[in-house]
Amino acid sequence: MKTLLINPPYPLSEVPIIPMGIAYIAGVLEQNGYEVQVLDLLVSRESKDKIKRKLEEFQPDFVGTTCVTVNYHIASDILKYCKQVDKDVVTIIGGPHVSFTAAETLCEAPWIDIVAVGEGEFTMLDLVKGKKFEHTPGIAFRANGTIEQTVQRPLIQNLDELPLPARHLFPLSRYHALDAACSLMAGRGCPFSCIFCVGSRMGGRRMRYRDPRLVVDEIEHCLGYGFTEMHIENDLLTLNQKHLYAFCDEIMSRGLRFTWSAFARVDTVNPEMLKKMKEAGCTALLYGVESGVQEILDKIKKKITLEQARKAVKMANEVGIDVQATFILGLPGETKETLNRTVKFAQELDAFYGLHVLAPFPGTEVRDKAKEYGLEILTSDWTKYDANRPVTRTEGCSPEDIISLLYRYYMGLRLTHDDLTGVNTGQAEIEKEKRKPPLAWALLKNDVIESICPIKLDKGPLEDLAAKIAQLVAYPQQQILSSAGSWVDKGILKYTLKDSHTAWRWG
Ligand code: B12
Ligand code: SF4
Repeated sequence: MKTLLINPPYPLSEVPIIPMGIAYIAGVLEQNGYEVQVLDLLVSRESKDKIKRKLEEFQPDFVGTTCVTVNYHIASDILKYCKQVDKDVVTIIGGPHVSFTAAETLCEAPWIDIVAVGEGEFTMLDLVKGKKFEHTPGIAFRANGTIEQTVQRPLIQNLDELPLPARHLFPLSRYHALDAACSLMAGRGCPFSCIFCVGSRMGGRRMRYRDPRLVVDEIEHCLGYGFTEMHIENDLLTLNQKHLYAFCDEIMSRGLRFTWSAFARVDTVNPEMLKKMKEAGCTALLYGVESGVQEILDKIKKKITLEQARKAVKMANEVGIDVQATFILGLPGETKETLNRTVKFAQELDAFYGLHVLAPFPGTEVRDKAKEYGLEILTSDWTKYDANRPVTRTEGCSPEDIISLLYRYYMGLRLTHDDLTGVNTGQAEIEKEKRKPPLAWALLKNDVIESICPIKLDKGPLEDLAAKIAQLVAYPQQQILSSAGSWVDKGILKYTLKDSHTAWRWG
């Protein structure tokens, strides 16, 4: 049995990262001797031709894709097209969004055969082994015109039994060209119950940790792929000090040199812990502060105080770890006045910060009990659930109030960026902009390199390439030359010379 896993694009306000979900699934399939390939449409042009070619060439039995809420429609459309090309291929979708909308997904998307609910590694393995759908835990599927959901699949108890995520199946050099960090999971689960989050419902309330030695083995593996920065995707890395210290000690005892970042809660850090993390290479922590109003924090069951937030930022600053504090506007109890208090609080924190907007994702308490929380959900058009625009209203806070605040925020951001370097307003967003290498994006998302080759040799391979790209992409030739040169030096971009023509390719 052969499986094709497709990484769908998402709206790119984010720096791309290899999705651990399908990378783990691919790893488990490979470990069990099944053929699997990845088609990555996130860091390349998404085109029907490309999907068709892949299906014809690989002839998979299963095509699977992953999604969060905001790109569900993109992932679904990809499967629709796969089914059009090959009506016999079994289509399957997974991820946090469809795990909570399984029946609805199958009803509205007849081209999707199976929805994977929860963790998918062993679900996919059961399916490729030929297990009957009705005997495969953790799926929903159609049978005789009705929708069946099988028993819940238990969470994987021992994460150390999992193989390495199959990163080698992804186009790594494309990620390198984008300066992407390497994603990694050191554990799964979260014991907290913040009402806007699906964390504990997806990964369970009981934390499952991996052996720190195996995590660091995996990091060494990733460094071997040329990554220099890791992003640890655990919902909450700083909960278990013993595990965290063992992880940091392991990094230091092996003398590894790389930087890393992680998610933390402001009530789980202390100066000694932060110092150790810094010594082990941690350069940034993401704190979900959510609101600058204590009553709102209490209402959303965040179980932190504003004072803890201030202290946690100060502690991290003292050891030299950058903090990115994230806030959510439009939470239950929000009014125009609380919006302003949150922004003021964010500005007074000595941290980079980002403002998001509440999106009541399927599976969250805030969606299930919206009425009780005094929240009106204005749309279930998932394409709008990017957490950057209002899709709800409270009695005291309308979408217009949020939009006008964001408008002021982004205006301020531009002024800050241009004129007031160093003033602490929205720096997280500025950093993100600075980090995004637009030339690489333009080349990758349009498959420019692939489309212009072979190039007739004239002034030299690099010079010819830069000249050709400059005809297609609005960048100065000199800048293209310098970027392409550095990609060649790093081995990300390569060429072969044949019959006075150069053929370029990524990695
Ligand atoms: C990395 C990450 C991202 C990355 C990449 C997403 C990705 N595809 O990996 C980026 C930066 C893009 C991102 C962005 C956002 N994210 Co995010 N992100 C994460 C994070 C931290 C880790 C994801 C991960 O690697 N998990 C580990 C793997 C093993 O789990 P998994 O992805 O769920 O996959 C398993 C199952 O879902 C299932 N499965 C998944 N796919 C498939 C496919 C098949 C075929 C099968 C069989 C099974 C299957 O099996 C997998 C293995 O067990 C999660 C939190 C978390 N701990 O998961 C949030 C999370 C996914 N993000 C979330 C949110 C809300 C967002 C944003 C909206 C946040 C924001 N405010 O901007 C944005 C949306 C993007 C945008 N603006 O366009 C929510 C998702 C809620 C939802 N319903 O969409 C999560 C769950 C955080 C949370 N706790 O609430 N995110
Ligand atoms: S927001 Fe963070 S702490 Fe709260 S439930 Fe989600 S992952 Fe856990």
